[in-house]
Amino acid sequence: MRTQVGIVGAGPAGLMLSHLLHQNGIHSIVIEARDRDYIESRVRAGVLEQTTVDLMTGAGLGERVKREGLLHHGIWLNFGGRRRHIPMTELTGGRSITVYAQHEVIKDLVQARLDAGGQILFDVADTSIHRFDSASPFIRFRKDGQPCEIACDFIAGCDGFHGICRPSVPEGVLTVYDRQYPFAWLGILAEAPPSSEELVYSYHERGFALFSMRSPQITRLYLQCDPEEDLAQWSDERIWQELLLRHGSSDDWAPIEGPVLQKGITGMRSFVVEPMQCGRLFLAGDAAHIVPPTGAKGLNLAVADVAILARAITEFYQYGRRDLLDRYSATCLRRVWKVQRFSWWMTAMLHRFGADNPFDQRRQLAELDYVTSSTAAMTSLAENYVGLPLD
Ligand code: RFL
Ligand code: PHB
Repeated sequence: MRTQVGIVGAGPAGLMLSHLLHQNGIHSIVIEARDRDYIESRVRAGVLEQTTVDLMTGAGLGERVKREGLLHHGIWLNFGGRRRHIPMTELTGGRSITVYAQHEVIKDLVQARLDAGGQILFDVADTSIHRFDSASPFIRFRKDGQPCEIACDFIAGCDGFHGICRPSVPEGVLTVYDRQYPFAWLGILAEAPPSSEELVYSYHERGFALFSMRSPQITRLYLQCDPEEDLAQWSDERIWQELLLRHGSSDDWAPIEGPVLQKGITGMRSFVVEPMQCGRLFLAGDAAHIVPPTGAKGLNLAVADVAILARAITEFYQYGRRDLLDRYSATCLRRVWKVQRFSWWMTAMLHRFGADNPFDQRRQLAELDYVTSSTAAMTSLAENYVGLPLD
């Protein structure tokens, strides 16, 4: 097989890249380790920045997200037993976020690629990438047990944090910046209508809790927990008890309880590699960086990377320009580090750290008080939350 851009991974990064390249007349093939059903039902992110929705709309993918996505104009920060509102749209000159599950974005992208005759090879095994230090890289894998090879001009490593592309870069090229947190999130999907129209981030002495949603019938909730937490110790009853306690607020707001449809534990990490490229291999999305989910940024950052990459590849084919490709990593990283800072800051402000002492708690409460009472501080949170411009 031969293509212009060989893409490893059919997550938001890989599929969006393939879609954007196709719109610019550039051929790509996406290979994916899982099957279609799996990637279209994997429960993950839920919040799209205005920047992401604008990009989807500009790329002809806006129809369903506009119809079914839930438009939010603010968020709540709940601390000291009281909810305070951050009116994001008012503070950012009309920008907002949209709650729309990541697997719905995946469904839209897969459909758009297949409708356009695009090639996504599901269920591949033993992927490896080769010769990306030359003008003729190639990808090897097995499909239905048979060895296959894709020759290409460029390889896009969109295979997530546990993929093979980043580890294929020769030793000494990449610098790793890593930070782990002493907590994780226990997340549930519940069959219950959202009791707030907007997300509620709660700071509590027992730990952080988040109220989010997926649809007018389904809520999504998270609790800060130990990274080694045993899910078996968390009955539905215990989960609801803890959620109600941590979300307690004097205005009588509380999540509506309902049957738990799914539960899982997500680790928290901040991670970046520099540079995000090596020869003709370009890393994008979680393959290059991870953010803790508190800022709701992972998917958005993945999409932003590939918007930059698609433009650089397009300029190469249309005008023979190499400078945008050469600057890909530097262009992305300016934004990536700002988003890292924001995600770390939200995480540090809202979680209880094991080593916290009463001073740290007072400091966190002062920060929450400041951020919900100063227009300057609120505006800073709002402009980061709705999404920084692409460049
Ligand atoms: P993905 O989505 O991990 O996709 C990578 C794909 O590559 C495939 N793959 C391979 N394919 C072929 N050969 C190989 N050797 C392969 N190895 C791997 C994988 O099967 C997979 O399909 O990476 P991508 O595209 O970079 O997208 C990143 C996002 O998925 C991720 O950042 C977000 O889900 C993070 N995240 C959130 N992001 C947001 O923007 N807003 C949110 O509200 C938000 N909430 C979350 C989150 C992530 C969570 N979890 C479960 C980690 C909430 C949670 C709980
Ligand atoms: C979600 O709905 O899954 C979600 C919302 C906000 C976050 C993280 C996850 O910060």
